Amino acid sequence: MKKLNSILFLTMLSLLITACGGENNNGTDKATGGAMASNAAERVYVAPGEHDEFYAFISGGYSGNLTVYGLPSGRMLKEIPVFSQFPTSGYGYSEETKPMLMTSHGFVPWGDSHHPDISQTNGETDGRWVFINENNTPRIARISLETFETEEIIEIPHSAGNHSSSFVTENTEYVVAGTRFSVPYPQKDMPIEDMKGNFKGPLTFIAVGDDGRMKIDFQLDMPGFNYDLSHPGRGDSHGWFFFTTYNTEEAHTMQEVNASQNDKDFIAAVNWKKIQEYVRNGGGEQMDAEYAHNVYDHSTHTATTTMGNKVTRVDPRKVEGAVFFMPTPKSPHGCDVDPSGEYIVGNGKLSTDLTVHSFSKMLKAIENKDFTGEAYDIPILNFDSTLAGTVKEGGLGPLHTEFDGKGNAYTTFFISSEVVKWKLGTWEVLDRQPSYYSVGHLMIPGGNSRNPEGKYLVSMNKITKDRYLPTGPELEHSAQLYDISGEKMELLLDFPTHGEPHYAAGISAEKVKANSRKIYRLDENKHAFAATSEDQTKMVREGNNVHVYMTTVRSHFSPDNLEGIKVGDKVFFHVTNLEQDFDVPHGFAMIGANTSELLIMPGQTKTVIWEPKKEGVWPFYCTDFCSALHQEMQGYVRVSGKNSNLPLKWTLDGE
Ligand code: RUQ
Ligand code: CUA
Repeated sequence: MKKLNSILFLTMLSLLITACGGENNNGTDKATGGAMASNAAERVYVAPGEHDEFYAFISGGYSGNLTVYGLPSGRMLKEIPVFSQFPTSGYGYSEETKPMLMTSHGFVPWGDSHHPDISQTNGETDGRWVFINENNTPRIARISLETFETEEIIEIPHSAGNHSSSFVTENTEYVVAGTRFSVPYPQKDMPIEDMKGNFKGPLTFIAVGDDGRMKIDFQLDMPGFNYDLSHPGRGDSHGWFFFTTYNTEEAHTMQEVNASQNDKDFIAAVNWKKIQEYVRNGGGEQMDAEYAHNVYDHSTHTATTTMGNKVTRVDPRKVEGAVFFMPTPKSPHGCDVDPSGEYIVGNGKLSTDLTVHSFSKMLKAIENKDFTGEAYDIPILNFDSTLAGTVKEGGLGPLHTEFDGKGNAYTTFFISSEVVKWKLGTWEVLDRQPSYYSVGHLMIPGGNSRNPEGKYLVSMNKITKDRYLPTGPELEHSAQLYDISGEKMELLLDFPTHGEPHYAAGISAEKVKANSRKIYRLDENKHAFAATSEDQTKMVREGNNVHVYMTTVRSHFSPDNLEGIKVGDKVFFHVTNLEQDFDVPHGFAMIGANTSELLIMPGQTKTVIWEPKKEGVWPFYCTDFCSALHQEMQGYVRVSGKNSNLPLKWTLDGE
């Protein structure tokens, strides 16, 4: 069996290599996918000054961030810093935003962001927030769609490889986090080879308040499998959450072979409503935990970190009827629920077929106790009893599925490099289109909701090869836009993405753009070191710390001549942008500062620290070309010797 599996693996691998060879194997015209033959260009053309119809929030993968695109144009509109320091705005460098990157491991300047998901009301995307998970140092972030800034990051304790995250329930009651790498729970020093039966796979349910605030509600103590992806139930299955697992073998080494031994792994079905009720009634136990909770406040323009020290741990065996396993072939990856909530699609990544479970059949099987065994005392449902159908010969290496709201599903096949359209209920394949190349995720706006907007589909491809002008060994990943409004999918556009997209979330622009904030109001600025007018500017010495209350307005800093600073001082430049017009940021950069510039939005205050090491007169300047006199927007700091007695002095135009 083991040998057979390695043979299968090798065959897959060679197929994969050929599939990625830069030559497509579907016989269609490689360069255009037939797009030239139609009026594709017209259909993606957004005339100068016009706006796109959809926002797409595309994960940045190993960039740690989230990028915002317009569809159908494929134009990148913004990169929102989330889990990584971002010198473009000073995120993670400014004193106000450094706390956003605090964790129980200390300051972590980088993350691996995967799966954005838009908040929902009644099962529809509502345009309030985007959540996104961090895989490496487990965290979930919440980004406001009013400010397009990261407002909150919560660390997930006892987790490792936070991959089956950050998907939200129908009314954004919860956002989930499941551990992809099973680990000792709680962490402890133990031999790796004793993993089996001793490592665990905690699934964390984070409650989301009306204001968006996240709070860890409970952690489900699950067997030590790898929890890969997840999606919430909706409609009738609202109240349940589904998680794919792999490595149910619990192998701790050479997983490419050892974790592919079982013919079937599981989809874990979790009745979170039941568990919520159990916890509300005092169920579960308090367990020590250490995790950072970072919240950014828009009135103080400042983030703070609070450390959490407890979580409620729930033993699933103690909550009758709350957790079941549905056997699912071939190390499933994607775990996708259709708009009705009836079908749960398991994408067995080493398979050619797709397994679709039925929610109503699952309930019946549970009622009939139609079990074929148990895994760590959790009932395993009879495969044939929950099976709704199988999509046969869809392709090779299915990864993810989305839905168009018209009864069709679309699945990406990584190995055979294609997007395949099939019909829910009859399971027949309706269409297939090549992707260039090796597609991972795909996205239909609202595709993870009750009401998808099935006009476009974006495929996010892992390999770029020859699609664009070569840029050395490192290429940006490619994405493709398909029109899915007709019977056949039509490839319209190629566009590069940033980092490695692992999913995206789309929403019609109408639901977001009217709420998009234009400025921060100065009269609402509660930053502790703000100077909201030029007569509030000053310098204050506290020992070696010097606080500079500075303002910017087109086209000068106030003050712009600073004296009395000494070598060995720590200078805090608190810069407030007095502008109250849309799209007039100012920047601040100080020679030799061991950090990034600041980019300060109208009405905002940001702080950078400078520790001058040499005597002299040192310039600073505005980094954003803000006006015709931007080049004049500069100033000087005089730095005297350690023992100088020069008093602090700050002036603008001699005053
Ligand atoms: S996962 S394809 Cu996070 Cu599928 Cu990337
Ligand atoms: Cu302010 Cu340039």
